[in-house]
Amino acid sequence: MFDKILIANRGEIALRIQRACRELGIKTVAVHSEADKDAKYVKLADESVCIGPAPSGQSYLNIPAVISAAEVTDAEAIHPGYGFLSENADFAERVEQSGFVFIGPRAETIRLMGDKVSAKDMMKKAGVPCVPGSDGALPDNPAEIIRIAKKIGYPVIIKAAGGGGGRGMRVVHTEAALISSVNMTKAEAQAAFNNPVVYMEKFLEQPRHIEIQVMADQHGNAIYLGERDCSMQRRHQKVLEEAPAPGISTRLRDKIGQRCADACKRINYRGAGTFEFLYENNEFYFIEMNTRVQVEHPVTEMITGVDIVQEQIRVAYGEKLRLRQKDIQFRGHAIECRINAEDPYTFVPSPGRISTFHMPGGPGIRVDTHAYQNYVVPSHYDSMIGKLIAFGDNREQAIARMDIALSEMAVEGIKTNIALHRDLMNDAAFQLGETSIHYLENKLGISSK
Ligand code: MV4
Repeated sequence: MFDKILIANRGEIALRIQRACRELGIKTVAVHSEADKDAKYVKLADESVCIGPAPSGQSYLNIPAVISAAEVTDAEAIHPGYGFLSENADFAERVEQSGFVFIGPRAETIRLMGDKVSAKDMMKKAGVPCVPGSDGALPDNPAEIIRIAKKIGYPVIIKAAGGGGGRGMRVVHTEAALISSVNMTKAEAQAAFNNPVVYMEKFLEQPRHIEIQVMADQHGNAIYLGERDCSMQRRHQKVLEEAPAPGISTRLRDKIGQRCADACKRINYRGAGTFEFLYENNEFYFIEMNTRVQVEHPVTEMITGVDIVQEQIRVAYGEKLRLRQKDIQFRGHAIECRINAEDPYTFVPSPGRISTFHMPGGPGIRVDTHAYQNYVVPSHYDSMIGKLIAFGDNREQAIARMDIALSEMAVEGIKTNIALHRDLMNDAAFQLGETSIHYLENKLGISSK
């Protein structure tokens, strides 16, 4: 096994990765910005290196600084976590060229999945069901664009190949608006992603966002670890996630899961990955693939018993997956609430010193956080200060345990979104499992958009 891993991230995921390393007997190197120098996970690491000032562009996104830190500490591998450099193909390439192992897929896979047109094309060929659309980049000829839209049927959505996660998209309802919308999306895509390529899909009006977790080794084995429902979101920021997705049959889960695992084998995928789908009228439609560990991975860990971060490290080292598909059993239900330092209803960030910090406990409760009493939430980064995860034998029990845990949780000195989560645990539509990607924004009122 690796002797030492550098963790190229901050916050709760830096601590999560450190715990996985410790359990595997691997030494850890924390890299941090000047703003995070007193963070607890930095002190807990075996070694730490300051890689720059607070702005992430000069620290957590500073590729030469991260690689130098791995060189001076003699680390063997780099775990990128989520966000920051985790899906940067150039970073993965430079990590490997410098003689370190990148804990994630090969750079070429990251690059392929980063281009949404090539990702969709690849998955379609691999037998993964996709949203009906333009089958590749839109041509320049307006008459052809009009013909494609007519065939798909309005409304359609124009998406940037370089986009993803909700950036660079435009819905079109009529032929009259089509060409100008395509041109505007192309111009924005060129400005934002330095890539004017756009594609077209049927616009699904009320879908759920359901994703499939996969894990693959470097020996041609791949498994799926079930799905997560991430429909509860605002402005493309997930608020809570759960596994399994309410109302998905074992048969449908196994069918779509197996398609994803087979696609991984076909593209020689390595590591953890997530297939993002829109789900509407009992059908799954692939939209994008994420090549990193995700914020919401704990709900999958709770219902499968698999430690996803440890498995990432093992397969990166070259080990075979220890689990076959038949060994994976789905048990119970898990919900994760993202705890953010922000106003619960305006979502305005609320950095500052945490004066009181009491975490809940009891059966089925897990808290992943780097925060503590007197911790100062920096203003430079994402406002998430931790994740509260509740597991139960069934969804009702998971909701009940989450509501109790939220009631026990006390965070003072900053604002948090705990009140919003309590509201959601007691929301009738959520309790019925009958929400879509638009539910939360509608509940909060159009004013908050
Ligand atoms: C869509 C869609 C409806 N129809 N594609 C937004 C994020 C990006 N990953 C894909 N997104 C969407 N693609 C078609 N063909 C609606 C969305 C969408 C969305 C998707 C997942 C989670 C939240 C969302 C919020 C608004 C729109």
